[in-house]
Amino acid sequence: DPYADDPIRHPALKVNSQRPFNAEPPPELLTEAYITPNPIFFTRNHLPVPNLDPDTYRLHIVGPPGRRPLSLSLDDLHKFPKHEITVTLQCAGNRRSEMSQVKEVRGLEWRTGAISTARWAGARLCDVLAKAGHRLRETEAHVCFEGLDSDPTGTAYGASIPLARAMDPEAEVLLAYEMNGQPLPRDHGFPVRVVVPGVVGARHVKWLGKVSVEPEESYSHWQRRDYKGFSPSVDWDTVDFDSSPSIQELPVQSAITEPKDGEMVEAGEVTVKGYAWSGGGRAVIRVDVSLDGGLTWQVAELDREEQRPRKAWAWRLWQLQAPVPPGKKELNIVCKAVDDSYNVQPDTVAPIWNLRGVLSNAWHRVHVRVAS
Ligand code: MTE
Ligand code: MO
Repeated sequence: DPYADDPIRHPALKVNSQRPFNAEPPPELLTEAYITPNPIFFTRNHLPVPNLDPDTYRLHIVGPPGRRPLSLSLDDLHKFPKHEITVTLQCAGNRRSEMSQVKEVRGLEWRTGAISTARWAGARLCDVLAKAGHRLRETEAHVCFEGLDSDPTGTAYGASIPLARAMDPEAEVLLAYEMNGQPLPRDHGFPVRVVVPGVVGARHVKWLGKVSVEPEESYSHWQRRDYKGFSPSVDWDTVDFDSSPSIQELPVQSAITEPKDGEMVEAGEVTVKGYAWSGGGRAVIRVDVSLDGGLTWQVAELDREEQRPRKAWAWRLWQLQAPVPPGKKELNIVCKAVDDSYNVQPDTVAPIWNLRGVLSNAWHRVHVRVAS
């Protein structure tokens, strides 16, 4: 059993698949704190978790033609300036279960919890690439990452991002060795993972073994044959993966974490809580909440965490306390977020349905009954 050596996990996690391990925190724990505690941070593994020895670990950075590759130990990586940032990581499949209610999709049935936020610390990728001799001269180039997790045929997890993002100090792409002040937990990439702020989780390669600069995107299955969006008209007989770009920056997203669907709430006043986030460093500027299915709206209160312009990498938690309209027996609670480019979420999921069930960001809806 290649999974026999996987780490022990927190019992509060809702498990979507045991081998490989995929799990999300329950909604009420997800937004209990701005920073997600490591043990309940959502986990998305495609393969068994490798057991890597930090003393013999080496990260290979392939140099430009004519230069020798760098082979960095964990100590070497610690010698680069340490950079620490708060970044929200979201899987492209977050909220897929709502998409599969419209029509069958292929993928794990994530609910609203395939998203979490941590303080990540490590070396900036731009510093490490510069040390290896790379310059930003080829704007069409890509930085390819390879994990040290692999399937029985020896194929490793892999993904890539454009070189322009990797070399941009303002993009703050990290080779992270710390998560919330601790060494990375095994499930989250020990000893080193990539963190690409504002970009889909699939590019944040864990258990990083190799970095190279290539004229083309990574040839990995997960870059080329997965994590792409399509028209609702495309099915598995007609899909042409080469016709869509790989997902990088994610669209604006929000979800309600309290109350939960089907719950009974007290008459009088209701408290609605949730998260909102947008890709590409776009800040969430507003969250609208409706108690009547979208007929009337109220503006939620956002947390006061810092949002840097164009570098708003982390989510905002929000809440709304509102009177329950007298006589109401049920509430159809809805939320939708707006980012600083005034991007909004689509109102329903059917028009954005796609065969892989990615990019599911329609208005989130929760139905509750009111106690009488
Ligand atoms: N990196 C490796 N090496 N192997 C993987 O299976 N999964 C990716 C990404 N990096 C993956 C990986 C996907 S799809 C996501 S959403 C994130 O890791 C999840 O990161 P997390 O498990 O730390 O939440
Ligand atoms: Mo993912």
